[in-house]
Amino acid sequence: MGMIPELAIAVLACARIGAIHSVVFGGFSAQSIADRLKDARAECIITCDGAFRGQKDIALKSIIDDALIACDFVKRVIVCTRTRTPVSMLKGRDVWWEDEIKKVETLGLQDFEPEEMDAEDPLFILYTSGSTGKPKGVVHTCAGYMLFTNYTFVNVFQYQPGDVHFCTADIGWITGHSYIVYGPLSAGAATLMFEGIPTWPDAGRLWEIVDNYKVNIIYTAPTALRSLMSYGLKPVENKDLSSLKVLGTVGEPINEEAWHWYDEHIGKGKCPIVDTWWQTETGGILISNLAGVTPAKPSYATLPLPGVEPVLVDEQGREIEGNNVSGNLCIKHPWPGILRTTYGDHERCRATYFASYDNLYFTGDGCLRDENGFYRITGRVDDVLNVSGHRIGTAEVENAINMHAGVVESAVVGYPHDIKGQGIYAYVILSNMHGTEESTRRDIYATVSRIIGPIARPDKVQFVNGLPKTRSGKIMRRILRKIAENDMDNLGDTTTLLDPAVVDEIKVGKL
Ligand code: 7RM
Repeated sequence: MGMIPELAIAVLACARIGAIHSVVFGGFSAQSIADRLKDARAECIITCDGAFRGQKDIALKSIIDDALIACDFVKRVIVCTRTRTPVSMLKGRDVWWEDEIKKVETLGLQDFEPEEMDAEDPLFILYTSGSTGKPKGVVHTCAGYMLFTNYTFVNVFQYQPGDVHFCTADIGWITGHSYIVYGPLSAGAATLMFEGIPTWPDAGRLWEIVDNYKVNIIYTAPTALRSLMSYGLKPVENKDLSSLKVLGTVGEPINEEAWHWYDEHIGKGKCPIVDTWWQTETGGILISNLAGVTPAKPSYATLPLPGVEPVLVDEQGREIEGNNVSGNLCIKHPWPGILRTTYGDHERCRATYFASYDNLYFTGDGCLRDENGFYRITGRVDDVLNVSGHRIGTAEVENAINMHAGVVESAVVGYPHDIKGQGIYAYVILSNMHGTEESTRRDIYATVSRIIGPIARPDKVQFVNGLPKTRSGKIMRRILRKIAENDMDNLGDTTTLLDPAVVDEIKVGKL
């Protein structure tokens, strides 16, 4: 579904009847949706005819129809009207939201007793990318997750009764689950939902919403700030932002320039900024300053929440003590919102998060601790990219590129991107080229959009004759990453490569 109230209503309705929901972002392809449906063995889909997204309309129901060709276990599709784009309804399977609502409209809440659940019963599954090709279904539970989102919402943002809270995320991501739906609503807050993109019809859209609805807390991603910064101050200056009390950021490291722009031009120097570090798997915020209560430091998530114990470990798994150090970020003890399993594959959960280091939860992030013990998250240390705050596995993108008939092999890495934080750089070996380099490149873009969705489309595709491999056949991504970052003189040891000459060829062809 798009970002309309019926989406939050559907989520809460599932929770009420004890059904496990799994929200899928509207930008995913039919193939990605089908993969998730199969993994979750979903029986019922709630969707819309379409969704508005800037100047584009997304034909959601038609994408669902494509996904369902190979998913006959889905018994019911409920379609909510939004864009009035024509849809085809399948007899016996598809029904209209509006028709179904009519059947129950005259009944009261007492006719729908909430299903009593065990604290540890699953509440939802949310799929997220990891370092392997297949997204994982992160499972959160009824009591722990709801408690944790409520606790972190109230304390991090210092929510006061009556405050209007505006989180700009999509409910298809964990940030929307925790800080549009469960956290704010469980606290009785007014939560604002926004359909569209921050730059349409103009770059003043978010600030206009703040002005119109007298928003008190705004929570957004660095990528949105960087993109809006590039439009200058005109879209900000003619808006009344005086209702704002707290600014939040999430999803990726925030650069100092964006932090100061947010502070100065949105908060007018008067609103604390909370830089909140957390993950789909953590359910809610683990490291953040508390608005106006504990100090902020630009580009630092600062300190853990009460009860959360971060530790830094080195490659050998030894804990790094003291300050002014960096390492891999782990968490020592569980917290209420920790994931309970990855759906249908508990071993994968163990192997991914609990096997790297003994008795620690491994986050996949690199981190430094400054002289005062403040934490700064530096980014993923695994093969996961963070593109505009969206998690994308390099293996997923490679698998999609490799589906193209002309592709022999590919390797995908991230590189610094001014707006998106990270861009996607793909090195591709072709077997044959029908048409020009440009048309082949466009074909590869289209393949990735079709297989995963437009969010995973590479920014750059460099055609190469070979990839840097070790004698045992492993691609040395470190080298490819350095080249994509334009850090050519620091490639490190290349003598273990099967054919060191490919590196020079790749350097010459760098885009
Ligand atoms: C909430 C969310 C998780 C990954 C995580 C980090 C990165 C998130 C921050 C951040 C620096 C932050 N869930 N990340 N918040 N990096 N500072 N405040 O984004 O599962 O989609 O992504 O996002 O790398 O591991 S997520």
